[in-house]
Amino acid sequence: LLYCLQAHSQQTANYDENLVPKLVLPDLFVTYEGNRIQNTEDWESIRRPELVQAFADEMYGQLPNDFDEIAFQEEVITTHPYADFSIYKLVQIGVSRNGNKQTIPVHLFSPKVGHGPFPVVLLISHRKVEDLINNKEDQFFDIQQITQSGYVAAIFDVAYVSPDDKDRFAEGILTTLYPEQMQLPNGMRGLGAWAWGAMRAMDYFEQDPLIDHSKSAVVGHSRGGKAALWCGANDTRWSLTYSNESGCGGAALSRRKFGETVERINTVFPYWFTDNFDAYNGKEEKLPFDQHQLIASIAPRGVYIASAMEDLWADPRGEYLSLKLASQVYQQLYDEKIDLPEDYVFAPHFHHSGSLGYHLRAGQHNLISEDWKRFLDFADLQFGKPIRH
Ligand code: GTR
Repeated sequence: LLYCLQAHSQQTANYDENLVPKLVLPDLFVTYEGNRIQNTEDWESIRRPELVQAFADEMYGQLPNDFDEIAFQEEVITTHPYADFSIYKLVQIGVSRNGNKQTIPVHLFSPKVGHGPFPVVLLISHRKVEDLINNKEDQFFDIQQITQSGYVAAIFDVAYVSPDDKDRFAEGILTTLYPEQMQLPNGMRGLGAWAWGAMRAMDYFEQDPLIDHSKSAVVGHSRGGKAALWCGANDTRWSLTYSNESGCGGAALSRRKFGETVERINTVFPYWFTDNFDAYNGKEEKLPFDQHQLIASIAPRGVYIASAMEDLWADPRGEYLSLKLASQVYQQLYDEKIDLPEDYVFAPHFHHSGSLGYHLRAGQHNLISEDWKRFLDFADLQFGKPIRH
């Protein structure tokens, strides 16, 4: 039934640029009280926090960061498909609060060549990690390319934090650690819980001597890309945020109503966002923000947005526009010279400028080796390594 609903909404959605409403977007630099932000200090102490709070209250829910204890149990796994060039470590992250505990497995593959500490890339996965590891043909988590580029490839399955299921999403941390969130109209839901999970992986990275957490990237595809942006906007420990084909509720501007809309996503995936978000069904223009402000909240840290040409449902143009608009904060407040093109060409292309990067590639909605290649090249540039060919 879910599949039918989804297929139906994909067919009847708007894909016509002429039917996109004229964009009247909330101003990045004007606070909710009506004051214009002129400098970095006011951005960081007033505007950025109020934006992140508004996204929490109206869309992604609260992101509680309190717990009593966090413990890590490590096990090296010697037999695995990538043993020729990587070392596989399985880390059980145990988080306790009020006498209850949640355990989240994080899988890490570190390069066999070279000396640590290595930079790290974490994938928020809604696909089963064991399947990805055991099928070497699957490019979704490209362990070979990541580790051979000198990065630790890390991944966790969101099912261990909050199952990606309308009826079971509360079975993870929303039952064990933060049950009170379920009672709140602006409480944490699925996407927020996944972002929380990535933050716990970062807690681990911070104390693993093999990892240079000051060179860290959080990556997500589609629903995972929405969570990655939310994570990057909240947790300043990440140097880079990658959002692959995240579309509605991710990088794409909601007010364009192109492809997936707020109403469709709230209908098919009601457990991803906080309850307050329902009020914007068919009323995107009432949102006190749009998605360019989420990307801008990550400044001055790096952001990379990726789109695919056959993925109109995720609105590639709207994803690019968000990034382009967010670049104003990097330019005007952080003095970065960002040179992203004004016009959007609907042909494969790749641009990076300063802390921001973007590509549109041919093909369908998926995370593939070509995406990883771009991500790693961009990370090399940000981390000061020579670009690989
Ligand atoms: C779709 C959904 C999108 C996106 C995608 C995915 O069905 O409408 O918002 O999240 O799933 O995660 O692959």
